[in-house]
Amino acid sequence: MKDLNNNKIESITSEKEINIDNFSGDELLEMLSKMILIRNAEYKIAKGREIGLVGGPVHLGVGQEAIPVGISQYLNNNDKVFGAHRSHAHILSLGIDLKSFFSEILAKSSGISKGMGGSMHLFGGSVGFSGSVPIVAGTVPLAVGTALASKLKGEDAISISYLGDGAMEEGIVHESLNLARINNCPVIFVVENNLFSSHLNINLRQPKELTYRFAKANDIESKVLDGNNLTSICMTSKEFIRRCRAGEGPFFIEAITYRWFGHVDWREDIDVGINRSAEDLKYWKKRDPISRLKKSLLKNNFVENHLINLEKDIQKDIDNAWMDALKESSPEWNESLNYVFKRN
Ligand SMILES: Cc1ncc(C[n+]2csc(CCOP(=O)(O)OP(=O)(O)O)c2C)c(N)n1
Ligand SMILES: [Mg+2]
Repeated sequence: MKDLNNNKIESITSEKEINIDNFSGDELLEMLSKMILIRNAEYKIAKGREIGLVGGPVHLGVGQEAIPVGISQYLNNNDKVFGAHRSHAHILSLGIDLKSFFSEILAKSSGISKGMGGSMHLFGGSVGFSGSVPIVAGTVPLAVGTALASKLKGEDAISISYLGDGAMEEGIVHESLNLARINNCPVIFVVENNLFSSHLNINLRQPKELTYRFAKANDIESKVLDGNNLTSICMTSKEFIRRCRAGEGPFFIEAITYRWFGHVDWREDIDVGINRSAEDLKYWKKRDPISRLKKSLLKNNFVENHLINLEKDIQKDIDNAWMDALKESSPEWNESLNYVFKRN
């Protein structure tokens, strides 16, 4: 692979429409729908947080939707997917029930973790989402562990470990990369490099903007991708997932992207990070993964009205699921004690 170490982020990403040649119309519409569902669900949560309906902090990934949608497209429910604090898109892209998801965010008993996990402790075993925790990099070794277990049992399930560019700075990640490689574990590390770890730009933390050099150091095959180009993500994810199932893992994907909101909660202009300007945001909004796919579809004879109606239907589903979740009750304060491990 071309050595990108000295390349600038600008040369990896683009505002151009994307190449959809190798995909069927149905598949493209399915993935577009998922991206719109994720984005609009997150806008709903953002509003809910702003007006006080959502009690705890939320880390929104608006702008980053193409990555999990392109990865999830080739997974099945037996695979084990792990995320972290910014994982709404990871679990939604796997098809979690929307009302149960919103219920969790709203701390209702009908939530996927009975309303006791909230935005940063999501779990959806039925769709293959094995969990997210806010300890940065905390789930990375778990993904390697489930991959090793799958290999030892002779199963064909693979593991996906989503992590950020900030998580790449945790020591456990480097141990995990090595352990995965030495055991040839069926795991794919997917780094969503949005250039920020909380408030610090990667240039203030790392000698290089790209982190795939750590995969190279551990002899793991890697690819650096434009994370806002859905079909580019799809092509690599399809290939790596197939080869991972065939015993050729581990693999490493670094997808360059950008979060539109601040590190936490609903503002685009507060809590966004050192050295982030309004111009930067404008620059990245031009690289919006959803608009780029829509542009490609319209250029290829898809009808604009069809796309508008699609979005309206998705919004209706979101509004209904949100309203239904709001009507649910919250657990009693002491119910959480039922889930605390204790020795008799
Ligand atoms: C072990 C640990 N250290 C620090 C934090 C505080 N913290 C929460 S999110 C975050 C930034 C992580 O950045 P990145 O991995 O790039 O993910 P992003 O927020 O960009 O999606 C930090 C430092 C934490 N939760 N856990
Ligand atoms: Mg980051």
